[in-house]
Amino acid sequence: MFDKVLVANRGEIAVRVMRACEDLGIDTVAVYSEADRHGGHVRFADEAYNVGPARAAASYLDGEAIVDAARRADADAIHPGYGFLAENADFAERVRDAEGITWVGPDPGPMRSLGEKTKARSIMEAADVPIVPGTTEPVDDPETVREFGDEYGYPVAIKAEGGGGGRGMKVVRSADEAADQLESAKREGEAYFSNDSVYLERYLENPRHIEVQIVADEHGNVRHLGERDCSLQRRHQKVIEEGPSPALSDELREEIGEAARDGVREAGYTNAGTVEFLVEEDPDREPGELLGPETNFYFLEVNTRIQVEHTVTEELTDIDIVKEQLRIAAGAEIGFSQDEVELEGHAIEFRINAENAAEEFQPANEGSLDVYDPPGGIGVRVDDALRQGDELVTDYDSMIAKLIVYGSDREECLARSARALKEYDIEGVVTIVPFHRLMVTDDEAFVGGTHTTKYLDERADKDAIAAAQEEYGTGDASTGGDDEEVTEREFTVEVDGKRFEVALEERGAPEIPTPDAGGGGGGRDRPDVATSDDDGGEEVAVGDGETVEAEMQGTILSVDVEVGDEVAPGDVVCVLEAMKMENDVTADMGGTVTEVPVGEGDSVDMGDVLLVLE
Ligand code: MV4
Repeated sequence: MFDKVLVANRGEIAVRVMRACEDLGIDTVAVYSEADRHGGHVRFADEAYNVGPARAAASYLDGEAIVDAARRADADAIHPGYGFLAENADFAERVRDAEGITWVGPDPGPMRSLGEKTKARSIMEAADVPIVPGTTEPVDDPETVREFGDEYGYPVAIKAEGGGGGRGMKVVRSADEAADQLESAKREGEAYFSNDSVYLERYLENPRHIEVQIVADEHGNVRHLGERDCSLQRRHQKVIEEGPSPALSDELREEIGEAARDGVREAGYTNAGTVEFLVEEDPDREPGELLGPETNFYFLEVNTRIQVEHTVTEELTDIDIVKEQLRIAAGAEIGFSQDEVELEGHAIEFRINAENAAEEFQPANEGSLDVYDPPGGIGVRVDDALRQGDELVTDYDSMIAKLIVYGSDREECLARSARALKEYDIEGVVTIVPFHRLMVTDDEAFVGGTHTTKYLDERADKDAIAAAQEEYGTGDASTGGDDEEVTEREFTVEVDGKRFEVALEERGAPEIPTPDAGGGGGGRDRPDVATSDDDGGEEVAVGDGETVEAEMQGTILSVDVEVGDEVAPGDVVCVLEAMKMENDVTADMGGTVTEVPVGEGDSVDMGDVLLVLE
């Protein structure tokens, strides 16, 4: 077994992996960025190394810096956690090729082949695992899309080869949409995954998302540890996960579990992984009714890493999956047969995100844990890396903790969840705890287990969510006290070619500057205007023409105009990546471009000037 493991991650998962190491008598090494200098995982580790600035690309995603830290610490293994480099085959190779350091995860080969969606589909087909009817080769001709639609019917899903999560999927609902949606899917694939290759599948309108936990060792043993139901998602982001699924009969559960084993075996996959499936829901199913063995289920993708929600499976099986990962990486055989895997009771994981569910789950942009008092008691587990007084780190994702609740059945689990969520006292940072409390007490679809992957985006009661925030929310920094000014601002945004008029409420916003006689920026410090105390020079106003400003904080994906161009109202002038979406920014007015103060890759804040027109 290893003597010392470096955990190439941060936050709750880093602490969680370190706990498994400690159980095995292994010393732990943390890596941290400047933003995480005071992070909980740094406090927890036996030793810690700074790997770079806050920007993930220069720290947690810098494979060379991570391996250097492992060398300096004399670590004999690296565990990647999830996210960051966990599914980066090149990094897995770099670790494998670094003398004396073991990669805790699958071999690069199977990681690569399962990461290419059409290759993964071919592997599953070879293992007789049901795949969604579609192509296993890339397509690039709209006529192919139309022929597929004629044969299988609409809607048709166009998916990016390198896609995953919510990105890289377009839905074609009729033949005349084929060309535009194909072009858009290829463009998004290129923008997000540097791979414009796309393939087709028949689109399932209302599936459940069921995933099977797998552990496989290097001696040919493959076990499934039951399934998790991850159907409660918002914009492809999981919010609540549970097991066993409230929708599956035991026969269907067995079929899906065995299919997952067959697929992983065929791929030559080892260590921990998750096989995702789409299960066709019966829209008329009543709460308590179960989907039988005749139900259609289809392979979706394999996650070649430990997942956020692995904890649900741990509570049901009493198997420490991270310890299994470490044992497998050290060459041990899995110590239990498939028949010895016993699933008992019911478990639900609640992602504690620093977001305001009443404001479209807007991530908090600031805060400190003035009060942080997690719940306890029978059946309650909290995985976090926090303590009261911590500043909220907003450089990475918004999940700050996980609450995992166990009960002898779903009813007891829901009751315990309501209690634990009520006890979860967090003040100073807005979180979605109020949303979770609503789900487990009053939301009929969730309590009845009939929600599908579209439920939150299309049917959840937004007024009830806002009321829950109002009732259970704790005066958080980012929702401001009563005395703060609320400024409403109207914006016109275009998302994927569709225009939206949005009204945003901003609390504590500086007043909007009104150009004074001097034509200067006036009013609040405008980030786009270098002022004398910024650089010692005189004030340099960006220009006194009409400006196009960023309507939200984000990163410039592309600038589509240059000085001298003529712009008409509605023209797309640049693309801004924000809230995990590609947003076309359009000019409200026409004119000639006189200044373009931003460029590709720039981070911009709301209100920054992107363009000046005369
Ligand atoms: C689908 C689908 C329906 N039909 N494929 C979403 C992200 C990506 N991992 C695959 N996803 C989907 N693929 C076909 N042929 C519906 C989704 C989908 C979804 C899947 C799982 C969990 C949440 C989801 C939310 C929206 C759409």
